Amino acid sequence: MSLPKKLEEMQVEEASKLAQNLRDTLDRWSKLYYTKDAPEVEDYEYDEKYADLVALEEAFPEIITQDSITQRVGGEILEGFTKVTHTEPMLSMGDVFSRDELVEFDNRIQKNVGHPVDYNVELKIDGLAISLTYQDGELIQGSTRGDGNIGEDITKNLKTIKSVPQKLTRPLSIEVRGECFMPKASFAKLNAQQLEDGKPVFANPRNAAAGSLRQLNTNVTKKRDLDTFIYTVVDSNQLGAKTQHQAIQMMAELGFNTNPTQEVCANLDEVWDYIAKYEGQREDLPYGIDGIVLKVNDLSLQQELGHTVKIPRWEIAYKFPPEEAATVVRDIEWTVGRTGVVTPTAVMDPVQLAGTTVSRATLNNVDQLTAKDVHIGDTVLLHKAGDIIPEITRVVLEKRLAGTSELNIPTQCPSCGKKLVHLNGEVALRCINPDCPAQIVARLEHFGSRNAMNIMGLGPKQIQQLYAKNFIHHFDDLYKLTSEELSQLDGFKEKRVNNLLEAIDNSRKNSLERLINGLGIQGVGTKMARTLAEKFGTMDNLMQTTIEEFDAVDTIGETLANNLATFFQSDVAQNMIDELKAVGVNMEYLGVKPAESPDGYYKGKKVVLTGKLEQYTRNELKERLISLGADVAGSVSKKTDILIAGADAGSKLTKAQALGIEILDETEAIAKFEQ
Ligand code: 1X8
Repeated sequence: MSLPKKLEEMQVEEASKLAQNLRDTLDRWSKLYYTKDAPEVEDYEYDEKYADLVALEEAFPEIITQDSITQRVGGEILEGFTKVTHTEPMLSMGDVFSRDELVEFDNRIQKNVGHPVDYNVELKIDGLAISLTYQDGELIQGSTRGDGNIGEDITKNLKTIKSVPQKLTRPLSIEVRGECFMPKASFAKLNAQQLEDGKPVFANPRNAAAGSLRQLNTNVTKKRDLDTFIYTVVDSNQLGAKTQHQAIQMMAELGFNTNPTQEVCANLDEVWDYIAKYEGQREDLPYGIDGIVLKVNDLSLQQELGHTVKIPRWEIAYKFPPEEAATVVRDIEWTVGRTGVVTPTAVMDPVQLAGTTVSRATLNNVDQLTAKDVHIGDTVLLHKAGDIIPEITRVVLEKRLAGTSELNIPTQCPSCGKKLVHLNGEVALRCINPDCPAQIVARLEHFGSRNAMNIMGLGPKQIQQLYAKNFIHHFDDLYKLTSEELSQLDGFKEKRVNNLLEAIDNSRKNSLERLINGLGIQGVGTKMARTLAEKFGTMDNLMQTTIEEFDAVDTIGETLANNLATFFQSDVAQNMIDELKAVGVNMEYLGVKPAESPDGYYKGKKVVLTGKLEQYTRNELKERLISLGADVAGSVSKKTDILIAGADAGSKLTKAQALGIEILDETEAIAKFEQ
């Protein structure tokens, strides 16, 4: 509670004024949250003010206004989308933060129904609520929650998401609800790409999901890796389910992606165990959760309990405590990346944050640094965006010491000293000097890295030393290194020198996709490099491909097509490739094209890998399967044909079992190579 004085000491006029202030603030925050996908404050600050308002209104019921946020269902609606009136309002949920409050909830339920009840306990996914309507088994409409009564029609956008079934396994007419979210890994990848492209980064996976889903341009949504979990059926009679637990299982059978962690708990002790278990695993889950949801399992009891104006009486969210920590900024480092983007990193006193020690946080770009107004010596609050990347939430201004000053934004490259620029309005500050040492080193590092030319023993340290000694500059220089030069590296005796020479030599024989990735073309990562190698076969072909031909490839958009053609036809690229040819680097795709792969067990099958493998690394097995004509995907859906499950497999295995998908262990999977 952050009210200026105790409620008992307050007069009604004062309470009324405070409440109106809180309403104005909450309205503003809520609007930003729902319509701009850009929250101004942390959830807990919002929750705290909301709780203050509720307390005031409870103590002085006469001050409640009809338009108070406590009396309304939710956010606002964005212009640009067709509006959808929900058949049943999409209510929000009550939330609690302690075990005591859970006990209160449980007591209330028991009092209402007259006996103890089972709860179905589920994870609370940090995403956006969606509603999906099916007619005779076909998806006819998808919408956002909007203000709870009226949402936005985002059918087209939702249809681009792999886990949203277009057709159910039975021709039912039903409406279901769930959460749309961006997995943590996809969020990290998206932000890396945004940075690379000089575009603003998303603050967390939920904002990224919202920004990706509420796109008037569906093509953008399609490129973002969104996923869904469905957890509610609006009219449970349609399914014939008796319990919430059963309803979720039945929805999985219909083809929906459902979260496999649901458990039925007979009492609060069991609920508390569930909470402890998932609070502990929170970091390791591939998606963000912000709590758990407790639902009366028996659907007829849910009906009986009903709901208040705003929230159902039969469910409650238990929210995890916010993971934030305070520390002091000691320095700001400026680093130049492979593409010349200059990013500030705050160096701070080490602090424990959500399970790890953190001492550095990227500020992503100059705009963010200026907006957050970080001074050296400031106390700052840190959180983990998407539970992974440490990020400065804000400066604690009350703790700012006199004498600190605003940071100097560099105007010159910290590596080469050339003038920094903003390319056509980008927020990113760039060094555009192609001979900038920091960029050259970063490009060479990328060239030799695991997913590119995979030269073992050639790490950033070695690259930096070899560059400093003037032994390497262009990619082909790597292939001209002598044992004499390599023996000058720190810690390199004969054995390491020979190993590195051999690794470099072997990399000449790599298939084309590794080289394409290594060149570091804007917008081309591991997956796109493979696509290009498969489709075009040789480097010579790529160098003769036109924008239109690139554009004709399914997964290549207009901008990338343009980038690719410009790159491959540039003098710089032509020289680089000629030089690499001259030192004997392979320029051809050596993998088997899917269409030409031998007719075997895996040909044309959709395969997913999970769990720990012993005989192969994940990547090796993936490569092998692709060469046998399999399509290797990241997540299990009803389209999956085979799940290869190693040791300690988790949710993917449970889901595959629920969907009746063929499951092979590693040995069985290998035995099928020859079939
Ligand atoms: C919101 C959410 C619910 C669930 C999971 N994640 C959420 N964000 C669930 O029920 N498993 S329910 C809900 C709501 O009713 N507002």
